[in-house]
Amino acid sequence: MEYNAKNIEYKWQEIWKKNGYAEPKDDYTLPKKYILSMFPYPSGRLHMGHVRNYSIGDALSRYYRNQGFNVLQPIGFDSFGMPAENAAIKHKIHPKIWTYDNIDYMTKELDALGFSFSKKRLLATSDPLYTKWEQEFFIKMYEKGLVYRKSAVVNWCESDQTVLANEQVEDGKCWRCGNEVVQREMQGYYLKITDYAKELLDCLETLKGKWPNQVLTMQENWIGESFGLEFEFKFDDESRTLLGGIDGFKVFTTRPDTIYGVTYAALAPEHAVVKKLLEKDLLSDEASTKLRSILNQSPKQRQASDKDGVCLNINVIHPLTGEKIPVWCANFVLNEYGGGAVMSVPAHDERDFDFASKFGLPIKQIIKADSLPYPEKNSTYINSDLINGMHYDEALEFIISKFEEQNLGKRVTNYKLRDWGISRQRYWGAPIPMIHCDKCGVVPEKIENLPVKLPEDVVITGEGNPLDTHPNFKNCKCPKCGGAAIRETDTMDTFFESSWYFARYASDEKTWEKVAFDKKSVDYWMNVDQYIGGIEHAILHLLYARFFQKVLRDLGYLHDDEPFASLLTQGMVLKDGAKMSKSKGNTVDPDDIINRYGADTARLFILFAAPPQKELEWNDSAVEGAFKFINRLYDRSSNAYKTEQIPVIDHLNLNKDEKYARLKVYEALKKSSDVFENSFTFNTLIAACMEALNALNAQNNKDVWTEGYFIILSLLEPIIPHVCYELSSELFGLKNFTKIELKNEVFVQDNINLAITVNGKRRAEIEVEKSLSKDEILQIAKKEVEKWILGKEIIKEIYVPNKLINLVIKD
Ligand code: ANZ
Ligand code: ZN
Repeated sequence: MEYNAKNIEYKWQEIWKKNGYAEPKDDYTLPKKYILSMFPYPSGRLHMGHVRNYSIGDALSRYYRNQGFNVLQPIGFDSFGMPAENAAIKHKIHPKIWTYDNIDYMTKELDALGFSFSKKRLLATSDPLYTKWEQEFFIKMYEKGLVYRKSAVVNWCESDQTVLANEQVEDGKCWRCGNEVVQREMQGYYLKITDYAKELLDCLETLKGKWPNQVLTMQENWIGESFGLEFEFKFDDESRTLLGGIDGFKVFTTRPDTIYGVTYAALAPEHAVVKKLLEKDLLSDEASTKLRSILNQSPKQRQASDKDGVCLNINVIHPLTGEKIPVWCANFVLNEYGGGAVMSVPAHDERDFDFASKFGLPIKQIIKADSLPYPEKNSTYINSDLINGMHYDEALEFIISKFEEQNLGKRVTNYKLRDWGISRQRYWGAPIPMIHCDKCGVVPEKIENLPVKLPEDVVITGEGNPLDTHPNFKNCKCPKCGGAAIRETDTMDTFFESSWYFARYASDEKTWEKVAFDKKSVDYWMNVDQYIGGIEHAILHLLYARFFQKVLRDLGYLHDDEPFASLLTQGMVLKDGAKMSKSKGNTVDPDDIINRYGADTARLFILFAAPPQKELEWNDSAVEGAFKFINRLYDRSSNAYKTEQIPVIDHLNLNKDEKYARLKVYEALKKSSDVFENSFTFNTLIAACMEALNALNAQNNKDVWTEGYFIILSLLEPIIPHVCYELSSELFGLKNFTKIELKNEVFVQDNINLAITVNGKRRAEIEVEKSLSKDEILQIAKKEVEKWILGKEIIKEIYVPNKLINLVIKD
């Protein structure tokens, strides 16, 4: 029989579908594994990155099922988002239809790859049943003070009439129409992720060893904790009068020990004091023109340009020396951090140094150094009053205490992490369940009215949000006073949906209509034992998901502190050295590989070509090689015999080649637990199986063949399930794979070599089994040197274990 991937694969996919192979069991007394791959965006077709991601997840899921675990491996679609609207504009098709067509197609592709996803729990985040619960979370978070509304500066495209995410701004232009992007202040809803900054940071500790260090470091930096001093710079009388009574402004510094080196203060362009000066027209024309052009740049653009700014012609008083300090506005000061103002120490801070050099501001050195602006922490303070002569730690503590004692400032911990703005002026998203009433202000929709559904009768033109002009959607009743009110027309950032989908899967689908999560199944399945996905999600998605887990815990829905116990970030799939992508035109369509070679070949190639964490370079001849190996494996089935009973083998009676073959088979088996549970180096397991197959082929014992073949099929099943199921059911009547125990005797190095001497003269060497008794060994030895001892009297037999036997004879 020839290997026919198509027939075999289709046959087994149908069997698995019928017998519910991939469905989790409701028996919550079983040991469980929750294996989760990041869900796809329904863009239209699967790409190789998906295939890689899901091949890894499926291998783990199948392995754990074989080990007797109750496994949940769900799948769904992250189905809200911009691309559906873009497709709607381009192809004149409703985003919903486009999305659900794609979901259908991609679900078929996933099936054709033999991935054992639970279908009972298939979800699409655009389903109103999903929206309903996230709107409930939103309202509960609002009631708890975790959602608030504020006005902030955002990227705005005038021609598309929409806010753009930072990622959607390319070289200061809109990614879709190429129009210049401007900064605009807009109202939006924000999630208070900053309330959880400390816990998000502290819990990273518990993930050490289970998450890639790189991801932990990126999250740590993103949260960006720093300790320092916060104090207020007070204006001098003249400036205070000018500003109409503003007293001063707060600054944050991580280097209070450099306080005597301050020669100016710098404000962010959006700072309230700067705004006031602009409003009151207190700046020169030149200064205000420059300021406005800086204001039009995004903070990202400003960081990338040269240091720039304007003198504000106002002064503050140095809190310790009483000196007058000029105040500037600088493009590198972020409004959203540490009060949006800094004390500038140009002698010892690079940015301050560049700025001061450009504008000829004084530079006052207060730490000994060979060159400015880099201070050495162990160096000596100069020009610093009482801290001259102190060590760094001592100086830091001295200044902070001094500020605290005199009530001038306080010790603070600051975080880089910003609150998460979730308002999008888009149609294809979950409506924000809020209502604006002239009388009552902003009011949440009543829980019993959820979900707030998207109207379907809209035309997507790409200009503005169609919800804004949809009368039935927009006009509503105030839930509080019953008066006429306006519904919020912004929809939620799609990261909102991907922040809790893992917990939804963990909830029994029979309860999905009634509750967000049913406690019993969520308590059993959560948290995710192994999460698998791309490194590109190292910060945003993984941070938001961790935040949601904690919020949902505090709202009483979930109990774990962390959503993902273990994380595997898979490397990119490359071709010709570059990431496979449509725009580069270097993609390989998974469908083509399946049609040509079959799903097993695609899976084998992907898991064999590189360890999952590393980049994978596409290689046509290696795909061919994977296909050939499966053919060889298939052909070799004729060397094994049909049996329902795996042969029991008397290892000691095997010859060298047979023993070696068994050793290779069991070495592969031994390796498998580490590969699936720890290292994920599937490539080494596949190599071990190939070696074992070769060793089996180099011997003729049918029992050894049959046992070895049985084990190899079990080991490869998680990787190439179709062919392994086909062969195992054919030969061994196997319905399901189960755990195979190691046999220790196979690993015992069981032969020893002994030299035999007669009256001290070396006469022979023998190889014997270690397990033999001294008498048995002596018997073999005597036979070996028979011609030297024949007819002689042996007066002494000396046996040095593992070394030699000396026979002393009378001659
Ligand atoms: C004086 C000083 C002297 C500073 C020195 C540094 C070195 P991290 O670690 O990021 O927290 N800073 C404070 N608020 C800022 C803002 N809104 N935009 C830009 N820079 C800001 O850094 C805190 C340091 O960054 C603070 O300490 C402040 O400069 C600056 F030799 O104060 B430092
Ligand atoms: Zn009202």
